Amino acid sequence: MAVSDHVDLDTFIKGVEKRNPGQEEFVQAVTEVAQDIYDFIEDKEEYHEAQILRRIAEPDRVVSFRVCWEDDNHNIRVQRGWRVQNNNAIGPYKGGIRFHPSVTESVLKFLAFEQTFKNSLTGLPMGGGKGGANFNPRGKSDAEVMRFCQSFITELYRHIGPDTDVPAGDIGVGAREIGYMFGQYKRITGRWEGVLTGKGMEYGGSQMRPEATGYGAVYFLENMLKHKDDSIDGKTAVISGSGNVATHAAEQIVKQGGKVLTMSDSGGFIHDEDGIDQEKIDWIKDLKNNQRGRISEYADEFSGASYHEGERPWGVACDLALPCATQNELNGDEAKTLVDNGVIAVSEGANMPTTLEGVHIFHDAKIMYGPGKAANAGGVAVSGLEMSQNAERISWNHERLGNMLTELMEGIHEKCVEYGDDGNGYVDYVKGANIAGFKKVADAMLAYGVV
Ligand code: NDP
Ligand code: 2IT
Repeated sequence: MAVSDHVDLDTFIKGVEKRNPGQEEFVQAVTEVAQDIYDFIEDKEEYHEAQILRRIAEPDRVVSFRVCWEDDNHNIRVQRGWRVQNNNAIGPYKGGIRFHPSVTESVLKFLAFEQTFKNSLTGLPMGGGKGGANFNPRGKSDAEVMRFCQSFITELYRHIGPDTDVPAGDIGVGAREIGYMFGQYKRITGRWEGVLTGKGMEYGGSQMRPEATGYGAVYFLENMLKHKDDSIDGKTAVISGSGNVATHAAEQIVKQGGKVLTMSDSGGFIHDEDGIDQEKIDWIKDLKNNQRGRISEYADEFSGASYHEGERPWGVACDLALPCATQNELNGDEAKTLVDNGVIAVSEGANMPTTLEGVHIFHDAKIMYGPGKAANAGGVAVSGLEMSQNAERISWNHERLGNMLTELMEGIHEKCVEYGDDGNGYVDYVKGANIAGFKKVADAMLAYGVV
C-alpha cells in the first residue's frame, strides 16, 4: 500500500469547509471531533493510510426529495425532505427524523455525523443516520400532519428497512408522527417490521423509549457526579426546552432529589423559584402534547413563576445545567455566565447545544461537561433495544428496560472515562466520547478494506 500523505488538522478542516460550502453546523460538528481524533491517531498509521476520518466525514449518501401535501384549506404545499445515511460500518443506519422549519441539509448532516459516534458508544450494533423535513407541525391539524407524514414516507420507504436504516423521532416527531409514518410504510410494503422506533406500545414500541433520552441524560449526570463522590440530591437545575427530552430530564432530576428552576421553548423561558415538581411537569407534558401550547402559559397557571420573553435560561444561577432544546442554544457568553454563577456540571440532552466557544469555556473552567453524543445516547440505546424486541417478536417490561438503560448509561460513562481521563483528576468527556465512538467504527471500516 502506498505511504499516505498525511494532511495536518488545519488542512483537513479547510477541506471539509471547501467541500461543504455554507454548511456551518456540519463543519462545526466535524471540527469538534477532528481535534481529538487527530491526537488519538497521531501514532496509528493504519487509520491515516485508510483515510478513516475523511471517510466518516463524508456521508455514505444524502437522499433529498420533494414532499407535497394538501392543507385543510386545499392549498398544495411543498416541503423538502432528506435522509442522511452517514455510516453503516457497525450496523444499519439509525437515527431520528426532525420536522422543524430550521431543518437544512447541513443540520441533518451534522446530526447524522454525531449519531455515528453516539450509536457506537452505546455498544449496540447501529450505524449513524438522520432525516427530516422543513415542515412545521406547530399549528397544523392532526389530518394535516397525517397527510404530510404519509407523503414523506411514500418517498422515504424505499430507502429504509429493519436491516438497512431505522428512523425514529426527534424535534417535532413524536408518537403521533411515528404512528402515521409506520402505518404508511406498512400500507405500502405490506410488511409489519421494526422499521421505525419510538412506536406506540400497542404496536411494538419499547416501554421505556419515551423517557429514555431525558432519563438517560440525568443518569449520565448522576454518573459524572458519582465519579466525584457527589450526587444530584439537593442541587438546583436549569433546563432548556419543554419537549420530550426536557420534560423527562426534569422528571428524573426531581426523582433524584434535585430542584428544577426553568423550562423553555423558542418563545422564551419560565423561572419557578419554588421548583417545577412532578405535578407541574405533568401539566407541561399535557400543554406541549402534539405541539399545542406555549411555555408562557405556565406563568399564568402557577403563581410565583415568571416568564422571560425572547430569553434563554442560562442567566439563572444553578448547580446543574441541562440544555435539552436544540443546537447552538448555549453560546460562549452564556457558558461564562453559568461558570461565573457556580455551575458544577452540564449534561446535554440536546445534540450540539453548546457552541465551540462554549465548550472551550466549560473545559477551561474544568467543570463536568457531558456532550450530547454521550449524555443523550440513552434514547437511541433504547431504540436499539426496541429493534431487538421487534426482531425477536418479544416484549420486555418497563422495569427490565429501565435496568438496561441504567446499565447502558453507566457503560457509556465508563468508556468516556477510559479515553478522556487526563490523569490529573479531570475527565474530558468530549475527548472520551469522540475517541471511544470513533475507534469501534474505524476498526470495522479497516476490516472491510476500501469500500
Ligand atoms: P421536541 O420537539 O419534543 O421538543 C423540542 C423543544 O425544543 C421544544 O421545547 C422546542 O420549542 C424547543 N426548540 C426547538 N427548536 C428550537 C429553537 N430553534 N430554539 C429554541 N427552542 C427550540 O424535541 P425533543 O425533546 O425530542 O428534542 C430536543 C433535543 O434533543 C434535540 O436537540 C434533539 O435532537 C435531541 N435528542 C432527542 C432525542 C429523542 O429521543 N427525542 C434523542 C437524543 C437527542 P418550540 O416548541 O417553541 O419549538
Ligand atoms: O438524536 C437522537 O439520538 C435521536 N433523535 C434518537 C434516535 C433514535 O434512533 O432513537
